[in-house]
Amino acid sequence: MARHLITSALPYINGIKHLGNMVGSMLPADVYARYLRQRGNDVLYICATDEHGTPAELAAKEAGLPVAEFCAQQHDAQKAIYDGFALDFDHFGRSSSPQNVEITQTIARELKANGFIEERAIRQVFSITDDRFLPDRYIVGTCPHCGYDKARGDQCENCTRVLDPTDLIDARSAISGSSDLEIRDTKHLFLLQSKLADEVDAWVAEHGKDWPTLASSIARKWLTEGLQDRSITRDLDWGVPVPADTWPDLAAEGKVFYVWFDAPIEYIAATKEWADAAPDGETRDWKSWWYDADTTVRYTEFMAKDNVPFHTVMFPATLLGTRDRWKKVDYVKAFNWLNYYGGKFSTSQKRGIFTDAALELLPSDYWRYFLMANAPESDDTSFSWELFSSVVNKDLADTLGNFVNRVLSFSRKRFGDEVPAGADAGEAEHRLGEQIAELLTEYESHMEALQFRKAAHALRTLWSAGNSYLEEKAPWLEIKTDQDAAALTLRTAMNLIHLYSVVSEPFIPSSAKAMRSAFQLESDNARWVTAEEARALRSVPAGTPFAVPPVLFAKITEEELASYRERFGGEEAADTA
Ligand code: B3M
Ligand code: ZN
Repeated sequence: MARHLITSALPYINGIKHLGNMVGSMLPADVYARYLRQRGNDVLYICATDEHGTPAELAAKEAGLPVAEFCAQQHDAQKAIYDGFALDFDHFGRSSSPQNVEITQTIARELKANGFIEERAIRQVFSITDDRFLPDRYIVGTCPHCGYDKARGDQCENCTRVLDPTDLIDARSAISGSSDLEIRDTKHLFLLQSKLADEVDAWVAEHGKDWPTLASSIARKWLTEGLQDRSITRDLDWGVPVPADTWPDLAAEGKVFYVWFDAPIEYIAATKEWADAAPDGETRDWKSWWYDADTTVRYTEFMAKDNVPFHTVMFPATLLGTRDRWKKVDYVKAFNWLNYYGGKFSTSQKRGIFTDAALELLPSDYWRYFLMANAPESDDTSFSWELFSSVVNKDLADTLGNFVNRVLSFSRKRFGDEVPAGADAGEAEHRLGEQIAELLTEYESHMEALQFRKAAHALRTLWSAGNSYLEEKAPWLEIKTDQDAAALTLRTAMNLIHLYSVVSEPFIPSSAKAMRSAFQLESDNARWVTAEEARALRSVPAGTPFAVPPVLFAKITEEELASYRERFGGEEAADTA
C-alpha cells in the first residue's frame, strides 16, 4: 500500500475565494485524494488557511475586528464552504496555530545554525503618526515608473513592477493616510538563498524531470534569473514571532516572520495539528509523513501558476538549508488561470463567481464536474454560463442522470423493486464488458497521470457507453416479445450504474453516493472496480433490492441561464474589465 501525501495551496484568509481559486488548488487535490483512497492507498490530504501578513491585518481592520478574531471567523466561513464542496481533507488547519509557530521557529533556528539566515541592517519607512514601520502594503504612493498614484510598497498594480517602499513618491501610510514618514534603520533576518542556489538547481534538475512543463519551466526561469537573498521578517503584530532564544534583539522589537516563510511550513504543521487532534484511542504519527520519508511517501502539491516559484524554489531552499531530513515535494501539479468570459476573475473587483454564491445556486457536484472537465491544465480556460449550462445539461443530466433514472424506473415498473434475473449474458454483454474494461483502464491512466480533463472525458465516455448499450438493446421493445431478454438488459444496465457510482466518486461524490445507495447490497463500499469486475458486470446480483433515487441532475433552463447571466454579469462584465 503506497503512502500519498497531498497538499493544496493554502487559501488566503482575507476573503471568500472564487471558482478560479478552487479549480487551481483544492478541488483537483480532492479528486486525486479520493481516487487514491478508493484504490486502497494510504492518503493524507492536508490544507489550511494562510492567515498571516499585511492583507490579513488590513482586511481585519476594514472589518473592524481584532485580527485574531477576524481570522477565526474567516477560517470557519471558508471551512463551511469547503464542506459544501465535499472537499474531504484529512485536516484543514490554520497557519496561525501553535504547531506552526513551533515548527517555523525550529526551521529558522536550523537555518541559522547552518549559516543560511543572517541579520542585516536595512533602511525602512517609519510612520510617526502610527508609531510603526510600514512594510509592503501598509504604504501607498506614486509609482516612480508609471506615475500610478495608488502603488503599494511591494508592487505597483498598474505596471506590475516590484517596488521597495522607499521607491514610492509622495508616500503615505495605508493605515492613517499620514505622510509624516521618515526612514529609519532597522534590522531584519535574511534568508541567504544565493548560497543555496546551486543546490536548489541540482534538486530541481533531479526532481523536476517529471513535473508538468508549467511547473518545471517556472522553476527554471526563477533559477536562471538567480536566487536573491530575501528578507524573511516583518514589523507586524500578527505572525510567527522571531524566537527570543535565537534573536533576542529582533524578538524584543516584536518582529515576526514574513508570511511566505511560514505559510509552506504550515503544510508540515497542519499535519501535526491533524495528529494532535486524534480522537482518544487513535494514534497519528505526523512525523512519518514528513521526516525520513523520501522513499516511503509520495508527496504531491497542487497550486495555481503564481504560487509555483514559492513551492519549487523557495520552500525547497528553506528545507534544504535546514540540513535536516524533511520531506520535499515529488510532484508539482500546477494550473493556469480560469477566466470569466475571457477576463480575469478578481477578488478585489468582485468579478466572477465566488464559492459561496456558487453553492447557493446549485449543488456542488455540478461545479465539481464542470470545473474539472474544463480545468485550466494546458492553458488558461474560460468560464461562461453558456458553456456551463451546456456541460451540465449534456453530460450530467442527459448522459448520466437520465440513464440512471430511465433504467431504474423502467425496471421497477416492469419487474418490481428487485434487480431482475433474465437470460444469461450474451454477445452484446460480452462486447460491453470488454469496452467498459478498456475505457476504465484509460480513465485510470489519466488519473494516475493527474490529467484531469482527459480523465473527466474518459469518465463521460464510460457513461455514454451505457446509453449506447441501452439504445442498442432497447429493453422497452424487448419487453414486448421477450421478458428474459429485457431483464438481462436491465440487470446489466443496473450493474453499469453501480460501476458508475464507484468510479465517478472522485468527481461527483454526492451523486455517486446517491447512485450507490440505490442498491441494498449486503456489503457495499466505494472500493475501486477491478478490470475483471468491469468485464463481468455482475457486482449487483439478481434479487438485489433497489430504489429509484430522486432525479440526480436537473437541467438548467433557458430562464435560469438568463437569470444567472443577469445576476453575475456575462460578456459585459468581462468587457469592462
Ligand atoms: N496563500 C496563495 C494565495 O493566496 C497563498 C498560498 C500559500 S501556499 C503555502 O495566492
Ligand atoms: Zn507603476
